[in-house]
Amino acid sequence: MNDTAARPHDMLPMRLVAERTGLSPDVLRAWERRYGVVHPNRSPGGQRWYTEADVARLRLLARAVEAGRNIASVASLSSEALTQLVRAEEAGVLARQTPHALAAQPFLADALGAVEALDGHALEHTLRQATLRLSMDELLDGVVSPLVRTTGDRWHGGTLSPAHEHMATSAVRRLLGWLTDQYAPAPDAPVLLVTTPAGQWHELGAALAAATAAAAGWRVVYLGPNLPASVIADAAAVSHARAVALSVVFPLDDPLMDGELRALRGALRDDVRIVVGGAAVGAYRPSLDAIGAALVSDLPSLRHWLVAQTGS
Ligand code: B12
Repeated sequence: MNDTAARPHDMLPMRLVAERTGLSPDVLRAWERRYGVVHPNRSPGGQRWYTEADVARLRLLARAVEAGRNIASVASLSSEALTQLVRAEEAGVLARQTPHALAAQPFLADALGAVEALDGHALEHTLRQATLRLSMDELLDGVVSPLVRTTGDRWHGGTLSPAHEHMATSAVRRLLGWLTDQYAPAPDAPVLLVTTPAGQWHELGAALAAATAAAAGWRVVYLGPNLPASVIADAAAVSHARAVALSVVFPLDDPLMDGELRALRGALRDDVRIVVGGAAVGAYRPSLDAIGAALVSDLPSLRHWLVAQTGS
């Protein structure tokens, strides 16, 4: 009997389930035998056939275990209870990794839940509430940054779709733009030009840096991503920028980057500082060191760096 030919289109074989849940066939069999976590149908030849609902449940169980729960303690929970537990556990894990954990945690959990449910309205509402109730540090370090990173990592891991990632990115992009515009800088505030170098299309790091600088009292000129050195240098001259902030995230091996960075340094006035952050900083370290850029690993460090530039 050919099981593949006989398999109804809404049933999935174990091989695909293993791929989509990240659980090996051995683990799938063991969890079923010991805890009855799902009850797959059987093909005429005895192969397991799973439903989409089985896969969703297995994913939730895998995430609960990854967040530190013992399979025996969660195996009998309903899928609804599991969803609640996984959201709370994951937000807790993420929040513990950030310095502004406690106050931010419920907002982060709600925001992740809204992304998962593809509920743009709930996401906007949660982010607005977080903006009203939290300090800028708590909001950016405790909610926005971990939200973006987790959504991106789950999208990359295949447990969220590009639609989820796009919805989260758009909401965060709008929030950061709005936040940056809320601060009215003093007339003599120093100017920070914020952008990303040519070839760097990820802009949320730059937008986070822009909001951070605006909150720190700087006048921010935000140019969006992917600009050649000559354009950045011209804009810095026109806006009398005290410093240029660049975000580098991906790719990590652009052979043109070294030339771009050197061209920028050469075209800027000598007293205009360059500050650089983002996940790809390490990859471009030799070039960044060569142009004397200040390397800043996170937003709290950017705050310190900005204060050090003005002495206040
Ligand atoms: C949103 C997003 C996208 C969006 C970008 C939209 C936009 N307008 O920006 C879209 C969908 C277009 C996209 C496309 C791609 N993406 Co993408 N994307 C992301 C995501 C979810 C967020 C990216 C981001 O802005 N990060 C910036 C901040 C939030 O993170 P960070 O770098 O860690 O920054 C922190 C600090 O370093 C600091 N910081 C950052 N910048 C700066 C700057 C200064 C001055 C300072 C002081 C501090 C600072 O602030 C942050 C605070 O926590 C990430 C997930 C992730 N883990 O980051 C993936 C991610 C960056 N993308 C990835 C990939 C692979 C891609 C694609 C190749 C996917 C594809 N197959 O098409 C393309 C490439 C596009 C391109 N041409 O470059 C990978 C990169 C892996 C790698 N490093 O090798 C990631 C990490 C996802 C993953 N887990 O694999 N992406």
